[in-house]
Amino acid sequence: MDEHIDVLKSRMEEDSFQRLMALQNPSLHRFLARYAELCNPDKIVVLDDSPEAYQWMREEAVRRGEERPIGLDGQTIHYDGYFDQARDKKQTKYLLPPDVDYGAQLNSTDREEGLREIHEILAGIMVGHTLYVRFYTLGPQGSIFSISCVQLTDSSYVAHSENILYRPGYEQFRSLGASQDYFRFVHSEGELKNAVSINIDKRRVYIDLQENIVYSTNTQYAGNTVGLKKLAMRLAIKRSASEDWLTEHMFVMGVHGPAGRTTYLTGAFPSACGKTSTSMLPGESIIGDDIAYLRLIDGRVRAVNVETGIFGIIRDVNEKDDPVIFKVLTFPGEAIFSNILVTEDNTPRWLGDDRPEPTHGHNHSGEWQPSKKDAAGNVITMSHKNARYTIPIARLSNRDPMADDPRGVPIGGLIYGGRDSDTTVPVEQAFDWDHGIITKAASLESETTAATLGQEGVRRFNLMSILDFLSYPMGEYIENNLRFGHAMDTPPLIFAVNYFLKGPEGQYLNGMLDKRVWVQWMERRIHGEFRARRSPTGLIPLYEDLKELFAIYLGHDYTLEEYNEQFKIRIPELLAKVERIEKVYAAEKNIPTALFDALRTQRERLEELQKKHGDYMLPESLPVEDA
Ligand code: SPV
Ligand code: MN
Repeated sequence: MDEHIDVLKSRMEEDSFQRLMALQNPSLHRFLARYAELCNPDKIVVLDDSPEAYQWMREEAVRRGEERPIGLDGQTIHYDGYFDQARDKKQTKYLLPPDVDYGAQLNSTDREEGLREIHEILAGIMVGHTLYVRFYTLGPQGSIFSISCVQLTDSSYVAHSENILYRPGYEQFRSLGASQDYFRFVHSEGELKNAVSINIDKRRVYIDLQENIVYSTNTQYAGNTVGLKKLAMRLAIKRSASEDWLTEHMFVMGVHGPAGRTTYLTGAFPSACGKTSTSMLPGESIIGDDIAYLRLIDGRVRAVNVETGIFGIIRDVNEKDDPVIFKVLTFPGEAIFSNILVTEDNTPRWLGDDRPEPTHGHNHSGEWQPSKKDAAGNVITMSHKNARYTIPIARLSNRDPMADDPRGVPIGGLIYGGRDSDTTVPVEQAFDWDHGIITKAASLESETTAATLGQEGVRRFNLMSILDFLSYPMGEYIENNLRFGHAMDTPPLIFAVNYFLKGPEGQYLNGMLDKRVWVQWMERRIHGEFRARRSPTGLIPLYEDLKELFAIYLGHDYTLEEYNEQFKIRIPELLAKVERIEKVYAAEKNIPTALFDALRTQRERLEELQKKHGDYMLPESLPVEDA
């Protein structure tokens, strides 16, 4: 018998060993033996796709104390450490050979050195822990979209979360045979105190694109640990580039137009900018809220949701603004809450839940009361701003019936959105594919949020909302996006949205559910049923069309004053944006010249209009185009 088989046999109980051996994949066995020896867990459990294995993992998370039952039947709470509440961009790095340069915007380190460092951190890290071995697929099973994955983790919370978030993959692994075509994830939460990781100085997320392995250590926050989420996304972005498809930070949803018509849209937004709440809008249907694979099939873009669950932000989730998810979270059923407050009577509570603030309870900082401050003097809010829930999408009342279709769904439009208080209009259509990819997607900016560690509210460039995950140089990525559209006679339409426009007193100009009107407007544009006004930056809605949609979908009497305030063209701000984006790309290598050309012509259009109409102009002065 091979040496590594001996290693595995000596470290596993018979049933786990047999489950592993049933997968006749030498590279998998070697991989597991290597990390079993290095990390040195007390126990290794290999799990299959059975409902018993699923249930065992749920119970294990509670047994291990990483989750605790609260509230209603099926609900648990998990806490991440006080300093482990978001993705750690600084310590998330690509391991690159010396001759490879990804540009200044992508975080990387020398591959040899990084591998040495991470293996040193991993040595003995699982002593006293159990190592869980789980198999999953990204995308529907047995589909051209799907990718097999194996996760090694010593966190029962991570494994439980993945059971909710991804399709089981043990059976798909059986059919892989000896293939090495799968993604691998090695995670250890490291040393724990009160069930949270304590060696935060050794928190690392290192991505080895050469071997399709991601290592993650001394962290529990799902964005750093759940291999199939953002870690796999980075590997898939790289893979898709070489196979002419796209991995995107996008939701997939069905918009229900007139006469029973469903039109599918994808949407890319930075974290905490309305992506999840758009995908689950009441009256429309959800396929996924975070990561999509897009392929060109028979001349059309088709997309799948990579996941089967949602790891969503639980802030300002209330009955009025987010009725669909509110219902899930306030009824019995499987849900992991993380980093919210739990009251003495075991009730889950979160920021903006529209109930009176409790006077005490337990949260990620320990025992809590409203005046509590941390060591640096910062007020600790009752629930963290990046607190989350993890639920199966199947629990949502408006899950789309095509959600598991292995062929994906045909896409009519792509949306790009960011958090922008003063520049762009609430909704706008690009003139064409290239104009959209360049001036909407590749020019996306957003004000920072609590979803990553660091300062909030700072405007940052974030092309396609994917900058945190991009795993090859920006110029090539933009080129690939442009080429993707050129391969079709009629590519999907491209739209930009901005839910965060503010008025002179700093108030938001739009309601939380106005996004329903924007997606319905897109739906009519895709079917050529609405005309539009031609602004220098894109095609914007006519007042009378929005008035009709607001009345139908929100019962709101939309006034011309509202329209004018929301859709006026803010020329100085738009010009400043062009300038900022030009500057970003001027500092990069190998950016397509088409990008600079499109930005220049956009500036010329803006300047011409500024000469004629001044700095701020109302939409009524813009020409109307046919549908
Ligand atoms: C995001 O931040 O974009 C998320 C959550 O979807 S995380 O898993 O942290 O990436
Ligand atoms: Mn995301």
